[in-house]
Amino acid sequence: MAKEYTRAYWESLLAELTFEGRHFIDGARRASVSGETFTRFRPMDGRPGPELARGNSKDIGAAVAAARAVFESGAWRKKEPLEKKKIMLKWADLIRQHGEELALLETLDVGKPIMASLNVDVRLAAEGIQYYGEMIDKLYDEIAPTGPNARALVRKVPLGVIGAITPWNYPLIIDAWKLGPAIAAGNSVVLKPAEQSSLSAIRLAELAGEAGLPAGVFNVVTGYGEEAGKPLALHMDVDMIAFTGSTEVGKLIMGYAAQSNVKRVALELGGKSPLVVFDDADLDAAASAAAWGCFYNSGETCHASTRLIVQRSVQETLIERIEAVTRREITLGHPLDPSAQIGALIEEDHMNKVLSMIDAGEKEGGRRAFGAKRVMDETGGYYVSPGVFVDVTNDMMLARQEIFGPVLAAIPFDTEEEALRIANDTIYGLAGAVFTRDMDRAHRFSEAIHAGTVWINSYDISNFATPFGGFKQSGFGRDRSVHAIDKYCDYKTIWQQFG
Ligand code: TXE
Repeated sequence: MAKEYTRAYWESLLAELTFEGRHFIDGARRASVSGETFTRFRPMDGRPGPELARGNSKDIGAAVAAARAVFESGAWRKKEPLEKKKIMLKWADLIRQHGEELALLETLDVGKPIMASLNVDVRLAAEGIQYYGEMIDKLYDEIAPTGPNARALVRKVPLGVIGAITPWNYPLIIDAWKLGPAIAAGNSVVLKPAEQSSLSAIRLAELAGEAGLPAGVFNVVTGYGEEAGKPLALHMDVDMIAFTGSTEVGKLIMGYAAQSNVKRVALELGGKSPLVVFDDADLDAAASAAAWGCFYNSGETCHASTRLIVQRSVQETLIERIEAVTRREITLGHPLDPSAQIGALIEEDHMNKVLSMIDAGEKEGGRRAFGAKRVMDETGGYYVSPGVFVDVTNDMMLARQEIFGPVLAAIPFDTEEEALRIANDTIYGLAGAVFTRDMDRAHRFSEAIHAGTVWINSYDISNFATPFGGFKQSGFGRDRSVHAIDKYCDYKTIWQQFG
């Protein structure tokens, strides 16, 4: 029988929780070289969480040295594929076994509802490690066509030391998206999680050690972007940076790579994804997808469907149905309450930024249909209700800037050409969707939207077999799928001439 979770259960687990916020370098927790720490305030109530090690270039230096040493030793890279696979599968199992603890850490850091942390974030992190673990003994190299007197091996070899810099919105999932393929390919990793969300990363590293991953293969250095992320991206002995975060910092990362050792870069950045609804669509399905697509995780999702591009004749009906779905299903609540569907925003500053963008949106002419308001509760957490603005035009800030809060901008259109022009009129290209019963149009339109993923009559449904990432200023390089392995490898030709 499935376990019944209550708020009291999670609160008792929280009361027992002890956590040492230190780096994880070369197989052990370590204080920062400077001895400095920083405090993370919990989004659910603004109270201080565990103290965390404040990393700088010295800590990064130690982690990169450990990662390089184990890479050169071959202790992981040269292990039998079957052995490596067993270790990664055990790691995935340990993530599942420690699911409640990891979910609690994620909810403490991010403010997302505990059941989402458990059933989505922890589950997908375990699946990610498992997916790439299972690939390890199924990857083959190639033999290139040559004349009879030669044999040319085309080997796929790991790059060496990977720096991963990750954001706070889906820490476990995004960490697993990078760790899975990077480690399965034989690399070592130094992960710098977002300063807002370090707890689950440290536990992930410890569990990897318990599963048998050699010390140094997966290191975590906590701290701020400028102090710990930048030296990682500038480090001369790091071969690649895999980054997820803002487009602004993504551009800096490219600069750091150019200023240092021409390291490779993969970037998964922001979005302002269009969800296009034609008047022949199933409006109930479209309303549900638009609401969940934009409001899930309080809108703190890079591929959130933040622009609803809707045929004018059905705009009013669709907005009414979105409001009904939101009120009925997308309950805002305390993150430890198992019935909450969305929780708190990540931090006070971010909440204030979201609220000021809402104000600015109203001033520029967006009309509030419902919601998008600060919600106070007795605990003092950072809550904003999901809401929709109508009569938005695509040149308004509401349609152009990533708000990263639960705010949907509805933009009306009259013709298919106009809908496509609006959908593509953005600097981003992460995702999009089209709702119509006309399948010719659905395919025509989905081909024409410039985005890494386009859904037809649905939103945000995917699995590990599909690549995820963006076009345009949403970045380049793909997470997930068999193709993600490629970016952590290089091709090496070994040509043997006979006779
Ligand atoms: O992101 P940052 P922030 C968007 C979203 C959000 C905005 C700002 O619109 O409101 O970005 O969020 C590290 N050198 N996304 O400020 O700063 C940082 O420590 C090296 C979309 O949190 O990009 C963290 O680990 N590293 C996004 C990571 O970069 C640096 C998810 C991301 O932080 C650095 C998050 C530097 N100079 C925010 N500065 C998505 N694509 O899902 C910061 N970092």
